[in-house]
Amino acid sequence: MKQIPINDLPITVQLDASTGVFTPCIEMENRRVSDLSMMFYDQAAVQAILEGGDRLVYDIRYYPFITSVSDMALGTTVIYPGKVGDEYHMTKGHFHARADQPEIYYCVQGEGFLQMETRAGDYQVAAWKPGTVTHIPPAYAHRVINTGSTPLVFVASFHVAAGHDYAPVIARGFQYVIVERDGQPVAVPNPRRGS
Ligand code: PAN
Ligand code: ZN
Repeated sequence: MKQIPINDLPITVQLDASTGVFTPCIEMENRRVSDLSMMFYDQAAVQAILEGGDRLVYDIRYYPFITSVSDMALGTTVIYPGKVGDEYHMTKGHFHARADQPEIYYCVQGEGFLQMETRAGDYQVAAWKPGTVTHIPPAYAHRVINTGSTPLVFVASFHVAAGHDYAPVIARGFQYVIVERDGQPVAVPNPRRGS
């Protein structure tokens, strides 16, 4: 994240829940299929998309609230609808670099799932619709999947020092992948985990 000046005064931003856009915003990133190329299990589908010119999967907006004492951040993510092969658009997913750092996710638009998994293999999933709030305990990797036909927008609140560790998710993914079967989202064992 950018270097942000210390501000010990209250800060208020205004969120448009239908788009995830809030104002003012400090930082924005987007992630494309090319950024998630190792995440989707169907590598042939990934290659076909990349040969056709890549595709936006989600946008992220951040406001790190930096005070002289402790630092919380606000984030919003909008995952656009779509699939890579039969696997729905999703976030990369990560552990926090610091194992003592939790996070709150709040779904404000769309539908899907939040997958969570510890390094020891405890797998949990929450079904999401507007109004669903999930506390992600420390040490659970977290990934959101958009299984709907509209953008899925969620709000995140976390400590700036939490950090992101993507490597284990790049290497193995989560225990299940969420794929479309007969028009419905279903969880199937992740082929990348082997048998
Ligand atoms: C969120 C995520 C955001 C994008 O702000 O960083 O939704 O997901 P990936 O980082 O997995 O691409 C968060 O969980 N911060 O800790
Ligand atoms: Zn996180």
